[in-house]
Amino acid sequence: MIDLYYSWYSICSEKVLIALFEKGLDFEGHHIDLFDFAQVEPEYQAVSPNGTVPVLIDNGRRVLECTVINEYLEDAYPEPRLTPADPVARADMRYWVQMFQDKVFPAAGVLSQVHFIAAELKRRWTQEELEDRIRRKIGKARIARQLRAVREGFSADDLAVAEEQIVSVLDGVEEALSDGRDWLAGDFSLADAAAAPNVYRFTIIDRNDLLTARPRVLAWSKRLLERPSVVRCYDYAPSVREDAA
Ligand SMILES: N[C@@H](CCC(=O)N[C@@H](CS)C(=O)NCC(=O)O)C(=O)O
Repeated sequence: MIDLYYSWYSICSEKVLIALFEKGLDFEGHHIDLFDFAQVEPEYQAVSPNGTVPVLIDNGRRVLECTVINEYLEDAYPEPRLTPADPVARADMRYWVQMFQDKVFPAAGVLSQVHFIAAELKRRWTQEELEDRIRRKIGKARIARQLRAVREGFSADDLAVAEEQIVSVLDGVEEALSDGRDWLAGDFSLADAAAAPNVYRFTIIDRNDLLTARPRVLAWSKRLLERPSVVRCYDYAPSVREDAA
């Protein structure tokens, strides 16, 4: 039995959901509402040592970190394959997983904060409540970063850095796709599963321009967003909800 602790509005959770749906695996989802700070409750911190989502538990064995979870799923449930056989294509796949996780995901988080997350948090909580909940998170760096964000917001420099991170990766994708490939590394792979939630996020934070500025990225993003596993992911974990508009 697979249990997945996940959240709406969580790129890392969506990445795992897409892999689960690609593989047609049955799982039980446990929604951890990040806007309600469910992640700071002791019972969830007992599940997740970092107080983050996603966490996957497979027959009692816990797997942490979305990239590691997807690799675990690939190892434990190899069919259908989401990793190319060719070593160079495998290296490509890992490269793109890393680019989207290390560069695009944090930058998309900054743009999302500015677009809707900060306002939604402030709608639900007073400043004092927000700071109290953030102090209950795990990890001094996370706490310091998030306290700064709710106190000061993001500077023009922060936004420029986020923009540059995204643009550099999407420019790389545009170039990689110039050989006519449909997906980042051979067939649809863990790289595309890692990229899709970021691409989807651009569409809901009114940053379609990041996609439309690059014709091959645009065509690839359409393929991604039409992919049945991606459609199922957003039926399962909708990123736009009436109570959080
Ligand atoms: N390195 C972790 C990052 C997980 C992460 O940051 N998840 C976010 C949602 S996408 C989260 O749980 N944030 C809660 C918080 O910051 O309190 C992974 O790859 O799984």
